This record gives sequence, structure tokens and C-alpha cells, in this order.
Amino acid sequence: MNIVRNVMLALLLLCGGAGVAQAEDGYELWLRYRPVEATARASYLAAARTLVGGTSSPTLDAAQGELRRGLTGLLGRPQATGTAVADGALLYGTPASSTIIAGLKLDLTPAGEEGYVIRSMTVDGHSVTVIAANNDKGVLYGAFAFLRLIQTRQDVTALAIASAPQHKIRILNHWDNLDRNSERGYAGLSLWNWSQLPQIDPRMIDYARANASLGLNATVLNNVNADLRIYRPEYLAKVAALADAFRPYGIKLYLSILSSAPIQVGGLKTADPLDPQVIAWWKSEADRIYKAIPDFGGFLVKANSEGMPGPQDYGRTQAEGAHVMAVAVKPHGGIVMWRAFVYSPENRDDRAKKAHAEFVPLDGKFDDNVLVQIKNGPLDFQPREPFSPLFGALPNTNAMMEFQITKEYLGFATHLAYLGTMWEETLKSDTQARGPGSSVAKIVNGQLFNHTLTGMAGVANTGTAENWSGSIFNQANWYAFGRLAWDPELSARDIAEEWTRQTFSNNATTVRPIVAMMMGSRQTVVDYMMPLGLNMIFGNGTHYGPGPWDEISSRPDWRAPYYHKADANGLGFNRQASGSNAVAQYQPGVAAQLSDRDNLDYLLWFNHVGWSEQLSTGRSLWDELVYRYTDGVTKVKQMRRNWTALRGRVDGERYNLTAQYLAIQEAEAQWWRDACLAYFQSFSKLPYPKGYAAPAHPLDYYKGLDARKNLDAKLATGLN
Ligand code: GCW
Repeated sequence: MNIVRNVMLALLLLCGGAGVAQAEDGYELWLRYRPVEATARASYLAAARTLVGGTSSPTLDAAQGELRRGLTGLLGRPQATGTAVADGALLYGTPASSTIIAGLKLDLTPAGEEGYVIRSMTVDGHSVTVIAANNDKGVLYGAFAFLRLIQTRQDVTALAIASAPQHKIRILNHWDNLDRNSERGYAGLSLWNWSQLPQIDPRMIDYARANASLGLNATVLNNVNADLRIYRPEYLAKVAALADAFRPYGIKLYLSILSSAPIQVGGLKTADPLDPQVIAWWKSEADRIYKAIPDFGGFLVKANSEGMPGPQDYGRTQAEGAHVMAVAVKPHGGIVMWRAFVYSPENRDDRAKKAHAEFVPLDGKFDDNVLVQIKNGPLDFQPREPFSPLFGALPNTNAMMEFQITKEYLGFATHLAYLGTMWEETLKSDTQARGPGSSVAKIVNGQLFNHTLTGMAGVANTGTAENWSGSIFNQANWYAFGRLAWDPELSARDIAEEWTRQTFSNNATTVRPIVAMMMGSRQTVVDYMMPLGLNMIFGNGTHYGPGPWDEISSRPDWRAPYYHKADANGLGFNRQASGSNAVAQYQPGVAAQLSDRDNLDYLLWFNHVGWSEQLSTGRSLWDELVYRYTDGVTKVKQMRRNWTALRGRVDGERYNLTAQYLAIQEAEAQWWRDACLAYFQSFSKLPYPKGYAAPAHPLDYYKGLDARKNLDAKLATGLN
């Protein structure tokens, strides 16, 4: 497929093809090396006439391969390779792999272990460009970064770039099952074709390229609700084949495992982490896995959470549960990522308090090769959550971030929601753990508490869909996650622009409206789904449509009314001292900010507010709800208009798919608005403010619609 496309592109280039949008299915993601406009080509050609490497290795070959592929597409002629320094040479390598690079005596300290430097230099009187690093992976990342400069039409004549990743582990979590269903996946089947493996589908290489282009260096293949058959020898051989395929791209492979593996895999009678037999079993199991995959990364564990087994089944702590695995993988250089996503159905206290209450007493008790993996918010990937109070509360524990790239709670694949803004909001949040300026980003990158083992995980949105992510704009979330895992200080806007330029065009009249659409999209989803801090008001356990009434949730004790607390007086969850006092889990200064009734983003998350209470906007709570829900729908209409105006400037295939999805999003935003307002009005009993339409149907209509939509959705895509 790609070869045909490249020939087409070459033909296109010969006829100066700028502006003719060829049909695209999105398979190439942001690695679309489309021809640079003739006007700009000369300066790029001058910087990359010949590729001059050194000794080869699988990773350096991958770097050279990508440079060739990229520069051929972008500059329209096959890249020559050479050995000599000449004008326009693009030198790449490490001091160990290239004598020329060694001879330059560059200061590679800023590149660190995995980073790179890119410099425009004069060597022996020749103007050259250098991509150098301390190890091969850094060169690969540098190669992608150099191509990105050209893809986004940056000036490459005076480069002085040094970039190093801010997190050690930059990892995708695939919630993929062995039956190729992905839990909360909306992009077709799981990428891992277990019946084809250990044969490697070329798509696996493109998966590795996409991740390497973002600097992602790790992946967990299987669901945290783990099916332990994956530890059978026949499966491990398939896993090892994937590890071999990903290794040249600097991607280490990890697996989810359960605390009960000593029983289910080892056949023991107990999985008590302090039992000597169990301790021995974990050691031998680790040895067995590392025999099959020498550079296996380690385990990801969900324990005593949503029914998963765990150490508490034996009266042991989460730290003791992690310890037995940590000790087993440590001699092999492995780590354990232990999830803090815990809440217990039987405990009726505030679910948002649970993780902090359980893990803070264990601070300092986890091994130094354990990372406690924490979801961005205290509940569960809602359209807006305050940062988790665990960030800043574990100074003596390695803590890593868990974001959700797949949009379980933001419209699955159909609704357009760019999550870069959400993640930026979380990372920039100030925990005040060590006074003002103690941002979540500084905790996760290890700076605040001097941690060296650091990480950022993203629950993947990938599948066998041609466009990988279920929609074109979902690709931007994979992209943004990768960029922020490399550098949490990057801005969501810059990332959105970068992605748009690589994915669509560098034409300002295309870039501007697309970036504007993306930057407003997540807030728009918040407004038509759960404004003002509302959360978890989905219906029927699908996490897709509105269900503030929610009679038949998949977890009956966690129905929507539990979260929004609507009653005749008002709405919202009182998390103040007079309520669950969850706010006290934050530093006092932060608690005050979050509790402030003028902080409308979290008003109903932390407070129960009267329907007629006047807000800082001058509207009552009820009027504000009507205004927000309606405004959310209006903003989706505007997104559609923006997109329609781009017809002809984006290829038909991707244009049409997005246009279809935006039409669904508009209809469903209206559904959300009408269903939620009809329901909340059954409590407020207040009239709709002047100029705002009451929902077209009575409440029961939306209750019925919810079940019908859910059924259709289930039938259509076989969703979980
Ligand atoms: O978000 C919830 C999902 C579950 C998921 C769980 C978790 C993998 O609804 O599908 O299970 O969180 O994070 O473990």
C-alpha cells in the first residue's frame, strides 16, 4: 500500500501537486511525509543532501530508514548515503557509532541517556546538520524530531536543539484481551493478532515507528483485568516475537499480571505475598519470563480493585503485594507498576477518597523499583476531574501518571475531544506539596521529591481500524500523550498545531480553524455532558449516553445519583467538612481554591449547591446549568461549521468521516442537554430562563432513548 502511495506522491511531486487532496484512510497517522512546497524545498535540501552515518545497529538502521523514508517523501528524491563530510551532509550517530561525530566532541550531556542534540555546524569548511546522542535510541528520536521540523516547516539552517525526555518510562497501556476485544476500545479489534504471532505483521513495525516518533519507550500488551493464559509458554513465545519487533525502535515490552498468578499460573494453594512458597514462585516465574524476553520491562498490576484479587485477600498491604513481585524482577532490571485505582463497592464513604486513604499510609513502603500508578483524577477519567490528591502526598514513593487516551467517558470514537487541554490542566495543577509551584508535572517527572524512577502511562486508543484510533482526531490524543510524556511542560496548543501541520497541512487557513476546534473541544464536551464539576452521570453502564437517573447501572451501588446528589434543595456532592470532607486530602491552600464557590469548574464536585443560589456569573445554579448545556450544543454546531468550511482542503475520506462524526456529536450533544435538563428540572422545578428552549420531550422519552441508543451501539460495534 505505502509503495503505491509513494509512487503516486512522486508523480504528484513531478506535477507540482500541492493542493490536490488525495484520499487518505489515516493509516499513516502524523508520519505523512507529503512533499514540501517547491518554494521551501531548497533550504531543506541544503540541510539534508546526503545521510552520513557510521556503524550500523538495528536502531541506527531504523533511524536511517526513517530519514530516508521521510526525506524522500518530503523532498521528493531518494536520499543518498555517504561517508564523507560534504555540504548538506546530515550526520547522525553516537560517538561510539560514528568517528565523525566522535571527532566533533559535542557536549552531549544535555541529551542524557535517551535524548538527542541537533546542530547546524560547519565541519571542515562544510555546512552540515548533526543528529547526535549518547545512545542509538536518542539518534532515532533525533531523526524523528528533525523530520518533524521539516514537516512543520521550521527553519533548519541554524539548529541548536538539545532535548531529553522528562520521564524514564513513557508507556502505553493496552487494555487488550486475548480474544482481541479491547476493554474500552473503540477502534476495531486489538492490534495483537495472537493466531498470527509469532509471525510479525508489518503493521507492528508501523506501530513501533509511531510510538518511537513520539519518544514512547514502553508498552503493556494486555488488559489490567488480566487473562493469565498470556503466561503460557505458547503465548510467551508470541510476546517475545513482539518484543523483538519493537526493540529496534527502543520500545520495551511489559505485561499486566494479577496477584493471584501463583495460584492460576503456578498452581499453588495460596497467593499470600508473605508465604515463602509464593515468594519462591515469583522468583522462578520472573526467571522464566526473562529467559524468554531478556529485556522484559516488568509488570503492571491492578489489585483489590473492581473485583481483581490482591494482597488484601490475605490481610496484606498493597506495598507487600508489590514487594514480592519487585524482588523477583529486580535482579533482571525489571520494575513493577502498581495501580492506585482502588475503590471498594461495599464502602459507601466517598469513592473519591479511597485511593488517598489507602496509599498515603503506605508512603515509603514500596520498593525502589516500584512505581505507584495514579489516575489523573480521584474518580475515573471523567471529562473534568481535579488532580488526584495522591499527587504530592507520597514524597517517599515513586509515583507515575495514568491518563486515558481512549475516550471511555468522552464520546468513545465519535465525539471530537482533544485531550491535550485536559492533560495540560492536570500537569500544571499546583499541589502545593512543597509550597506554591509544586505542580503535578514536577511530581511526576521526579523533580519535586528527587525521584529518578519516573513514568507516564496512557491507556491506548489503538485497534485494527485503518486510522488506528477510531477517528482521525483521536490520533491527536495518542500524539499529545506521547509529546507530554516526553515533556510535560509542552503546551496543548503547540502540540495541537504540530499535529495538525503533520496530519493535514501547513496552510495557515487550514491550521488555524482546526487548532481552534481542537482547543475548545474538551470544554465543549464538559459543557454538554457534565458542566460545573458534575461527573459520572452516564447511563446503563456504557459510559456513552446520558443517564443522570440511571436505574440499572452495571455497578448498582455506584448509580449516577450517588455522584450528583440531586434533590429538592440542590445539586452536587458535598465534599466539605460538613460532608465527606474529601477536600481535606488536598493541601490547605489547594482545598480552599477547590472549595471556592466561584471556582465553577469544580463547584458541584466539592459542593451541594441550591438550585436558586446565585453564582459568580450572576445566574442561579439552575439558569447556569441551562446556559452551559445549551452553550455546549451551540459550540458543537460551531465546530461543524468550522469543519464544513474546510471541505476541499482536507482529503475527501478523512473530511467525510469527521463530518459524519460531528453530525453525530451535534445530535448527541442535544440528547445530553435535553436528557440532563429534563431530569434536573424534575428536582429544581424552576422555569427555563428566557430564550432557552425546554427539552422537546418528557423525561421518559430520554430514558427510553438511552436504552435504545445503548442497544444500537452494542449491536453496531459489539462494545463491552
Ligand atoms: O475506567 C474503569 C473502566 C474499566 C477499567 C477500570 C480500570 C480496565 O470502566 O473498564 O478496567 O477503570 O482502570 O481498571
